[in-house]
Amino acid sequence: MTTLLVNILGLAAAAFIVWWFWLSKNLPEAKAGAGALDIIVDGGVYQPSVIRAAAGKPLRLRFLRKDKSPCAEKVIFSGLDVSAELPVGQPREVEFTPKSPGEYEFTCQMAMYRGKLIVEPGRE
Ligand SMILES: [Cu+2]
Repeated sequence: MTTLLVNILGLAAAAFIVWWFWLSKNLPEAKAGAGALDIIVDGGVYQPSVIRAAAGKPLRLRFLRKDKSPCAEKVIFSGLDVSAELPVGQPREVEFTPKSPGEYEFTCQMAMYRGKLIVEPGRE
């Protein structure tokens, strides 16, 4: 009986963690403009975590990491060959020009912090 209870609690905890990390986010969204776009890294989330940008336009993201845990020390843009070390409490600018429209994930090394860069076709 105790084992069953422990199993149920374990399952509930696992379900909660999945929900917390992947499903609970009401993703705050931002559009990249001419200037740098600030992204706060804290409490397991990038704020904002969905960024819209235009293909062929230089993109400037300014990460400000508040989370001291080593988990947050790097941001990696998959599919774009872009990554950066993020010092705690010090803004770090990441600049690149996304060339092809599409959706690109950006995460910490362990993919606990997750964000999405949506590159829209650039207007001529
Ligand atoms: Cu991490």
